[in-house]
Amino acid sequence: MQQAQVNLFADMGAQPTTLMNGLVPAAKSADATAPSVNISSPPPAAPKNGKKYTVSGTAVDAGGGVVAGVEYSTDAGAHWRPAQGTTSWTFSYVQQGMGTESLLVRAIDDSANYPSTATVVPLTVAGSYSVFGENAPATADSGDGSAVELGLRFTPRPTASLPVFVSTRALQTLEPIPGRYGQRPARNWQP
Ligand SMILES: [Ca+2]
Repeated sequence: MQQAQVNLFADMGAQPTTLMNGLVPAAKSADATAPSVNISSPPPAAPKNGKKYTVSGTAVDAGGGVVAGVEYSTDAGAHWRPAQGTTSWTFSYVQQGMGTESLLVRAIDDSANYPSTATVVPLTVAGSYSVFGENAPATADSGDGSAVELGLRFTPRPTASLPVFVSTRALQTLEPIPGRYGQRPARNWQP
């Protein structure tokens, strides 16, 4: 770890005045070329929402370094998650979204070079649509015996209608409700 710090500072252009015993001076990396990835096993072009897919491929570096890691994004690069492996890598993810989506994959080398543009896998996600799909909690049962009240907040991205099923008898007594979607006559609740 101490040597890694020496190497990091050297890459930033900072050299120590003196070094601890056991550490060696480092030179700034001349490698400015990012590695590239090849996706040998992509998800299907039309994956299903909520379904789990495993993606794998290879990565190769140029410019004198080595591949340090591979990561992927399912939200257009807003968040990146690490894949397992380096020159040969794999990861599993649960497909979310609807319609036109994309899966991004990029590799980074040991000099922190990564491509300005990731490798893009264009996808057209089909339904039916699910909030969690095949996502499974890391701990299926924590053994907690106390009750809690849970809720779920979601925001639909495109303009859409939500089917709500209400019995005919209930419609006779329900009144328009205030809320986020405004006053809605009860007769409009039927799908
Ligand atoms: Ca490189």
